Amino acid sequence: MKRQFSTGLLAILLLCTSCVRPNKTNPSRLDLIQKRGELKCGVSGKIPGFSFLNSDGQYQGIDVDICKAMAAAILGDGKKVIYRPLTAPERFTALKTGEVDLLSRNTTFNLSRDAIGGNGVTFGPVIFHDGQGLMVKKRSGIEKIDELINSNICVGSGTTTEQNLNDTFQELNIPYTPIKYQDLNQVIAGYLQGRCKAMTSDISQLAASRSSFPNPDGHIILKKVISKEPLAPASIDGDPLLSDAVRWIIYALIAAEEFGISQNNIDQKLIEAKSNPNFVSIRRFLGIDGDLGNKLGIANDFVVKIIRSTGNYGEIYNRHLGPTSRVPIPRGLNKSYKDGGLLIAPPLK
Ligand SMILES: N[C@@H](CCC(=O)N[C@@H](CS)C(=O)NCC(=O)O)C(=O)O
Repeated sequence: MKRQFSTGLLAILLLCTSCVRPNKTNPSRLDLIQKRGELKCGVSGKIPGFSFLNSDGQYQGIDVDICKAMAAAILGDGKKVIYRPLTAPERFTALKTGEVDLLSRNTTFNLSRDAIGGNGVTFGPVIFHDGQGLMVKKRSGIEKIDELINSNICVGSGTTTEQNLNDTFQELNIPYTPIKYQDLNQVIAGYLQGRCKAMTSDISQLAASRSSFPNPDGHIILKKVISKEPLAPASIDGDPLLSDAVRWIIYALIAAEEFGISQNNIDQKLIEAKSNPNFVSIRRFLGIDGDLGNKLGIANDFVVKIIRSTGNYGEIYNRHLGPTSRVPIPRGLNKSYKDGGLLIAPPLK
């Protein structure tokens, strides 16, 4: 019985492997992106600090810079990106049908999305450790979740937010009514127009939304964080060439901060590394020695291209979410491990 099961499973695995793995007739999307000369990147487009259209009609934010870093590494030019704004419910279909090459859209990495039996996408490393919160109007006087008993709560559908809300309120045995919307702007409108006592989302989205309210100080985010929301870029399943590139491009951004290599000092670092053969780690990292980039199927000096385009992870974070940005969010868990945070890159060796 056991043997029969294993043989059957093996057959399925072989079948799946041969149908989805890139081959001559079904090339990797990495090749397609390189042939097309542009990266199609799925973003939200509605979250200041993450992906948002600025006054010049350009997308900007941390999710947008991830798209730029990918394009810089894969195509040699961070500007070669076509941005596709996607709602939460449509994002995985857009990835699976090939409408986009990459999702860089405040998407939580979890088992159901990663698994073949679920959404079947492949996640890259976490680029922002978030959590879910609830926002209420200050004048409501609400300070704790249980005070939301029998209330309407505005939430986006097709999100982990919806499920966590349900889990938390069920576990705490608090009756409530979810009012579901397709996107963040509708959630905000429902909340501001008084259809709901609270709106719920990733805390980053609550902070970003509040920054554009007419009276930001009139709203508070409750202290309780009800979930883990590790946000990560995602690519299609079964395409290891692309997913390996995505993974190591993100790690390169994190590692560059660990090495102290930034947009400002990259040229100087290159000169120093080229003139000193003892700087073995940095020489390898910057593609002067070795073949790390080539192993991934991209330029050997992909790290240099990324850093010139976007800077390292810390610079990206500061630009969009730092203290002087429009949506200041303390780095907290998103600090490098060297500063007590969770961000760490495995060795680029
Ligand atoms: N991180 C969560 C939630 C992300 C999310 O997409 N949230 C909704 C709002 S609650 C949304 O659509 N936000 C951005 C948008 O409307 O474009 C997930 O991956 O499901």
